[in-house]
Amino acid sequence: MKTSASEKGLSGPHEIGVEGPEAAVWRQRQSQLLAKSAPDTVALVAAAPVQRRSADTHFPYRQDSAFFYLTGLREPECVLALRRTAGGTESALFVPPKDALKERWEGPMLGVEGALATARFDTVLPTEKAKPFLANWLLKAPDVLLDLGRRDAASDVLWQLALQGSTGRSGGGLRRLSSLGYHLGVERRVKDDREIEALSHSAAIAASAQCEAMRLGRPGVFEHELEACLLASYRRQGAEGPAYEPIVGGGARATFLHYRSNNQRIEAGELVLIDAGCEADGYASDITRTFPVSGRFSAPQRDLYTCVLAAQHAAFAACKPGQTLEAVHQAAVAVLAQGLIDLGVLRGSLEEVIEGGLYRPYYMHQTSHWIGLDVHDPCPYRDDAGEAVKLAPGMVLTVEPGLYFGADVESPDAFAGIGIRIEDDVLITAQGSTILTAAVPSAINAVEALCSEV
Ligand SMILES: [Mn+2]
Repeated sequence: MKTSASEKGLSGPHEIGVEGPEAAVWRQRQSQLLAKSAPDTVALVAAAPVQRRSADTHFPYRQDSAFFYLTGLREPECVLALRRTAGGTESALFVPPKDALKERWEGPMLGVEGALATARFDTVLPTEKAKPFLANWLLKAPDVLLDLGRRDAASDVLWQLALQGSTGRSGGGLRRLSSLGYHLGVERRVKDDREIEALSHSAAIAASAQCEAMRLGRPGVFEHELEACLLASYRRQGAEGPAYEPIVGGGARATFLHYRSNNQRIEAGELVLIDAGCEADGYASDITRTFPVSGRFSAPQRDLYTCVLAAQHAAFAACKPGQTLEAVHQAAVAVLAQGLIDLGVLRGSLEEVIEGGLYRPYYMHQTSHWIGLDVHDPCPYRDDAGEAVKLAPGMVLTVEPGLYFGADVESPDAFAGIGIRIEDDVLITAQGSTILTAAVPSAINAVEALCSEV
């Protein structure tokens, strides 16, 4: 059957590994990647490998972000090759040929015909043709863009291809290898309308799941019950799954930034920190809320929460075109530092606390990261001149201040073991910004009301 996947839209047939409506979107991205490159420059991008979990079981397949960004395909074992030409960019996709036995067990494969039908590539060939076909392209290539950080069988093949012939006597001479991730990261930094739609969808699903989990909060609840609620909610709403392992930390476990055991009972009076997000239409969301499992903040919990929330609001105000992530961070730090002084945790002037980094034992991470196909979207934070990137419409970042009173820091007894983080996903717009995850309450009264609901 030769159904054009391009007619089926976003909710299209994942089983044959094709997503997205328009061929033009993918062709534009392919061409944009090499737009500033010298003629004959080649980019090679492998699909993610299938990862063995144990014996003959495998981890859920997750497509490589760069490959997905350029093709919209979830099919494993493919290779995309792009070449800069005088008139634009030429593309070739290499796909595993259809295999009746494999399809009997695992379902339909994309195959050469299926890939051609997407109209996203100039040439589509079976994988075995990659080497001879690319030899010709690579001979003339002055530069090859590769994922320099990847080490697996598929990327090893690409390394070998790229290095082959790159000697003084091959006729082509030595060539340069460049970071595909860097070049693509620059492109991925500003999201197009289609990506913003996907990020908003992902944010809406994660926000709804987060509210469900907050409603489940009650003394004696186990962290894994809240995690299960999140995961079930993501899948029920049609997301692919979590964008990363959810962090559900009750009590002092909230002070571990990437706590993942999620297996303890949460006792009356404790706070619980949930940092979780899903992947939907390929795009990530990332939300953190910290709430009282009993439904009411204690006075010290409330004092710290109020400070973190104020820091987040100050950081939101800095989220607008022309600002930098550093400015967003400093806006949060100023409020947190003043709060630590006012609450008697730190002594000294605001300037001393900030300049001397005295706040760092309590706030040891950055306020923001890019978010997109990856939860920590790997886009550069500096431009080619080394200057901090200025925020522009279409960029999407998290804003996630926190305060942590782990066992290793000095603090008034009332604060010991408290960890608080509040995190939202923010889209920069021409006017300023939009909070994509605002459907999860963060104001104290609204949080208390939500987690008291049964
Ligand atoms: Mn985050």
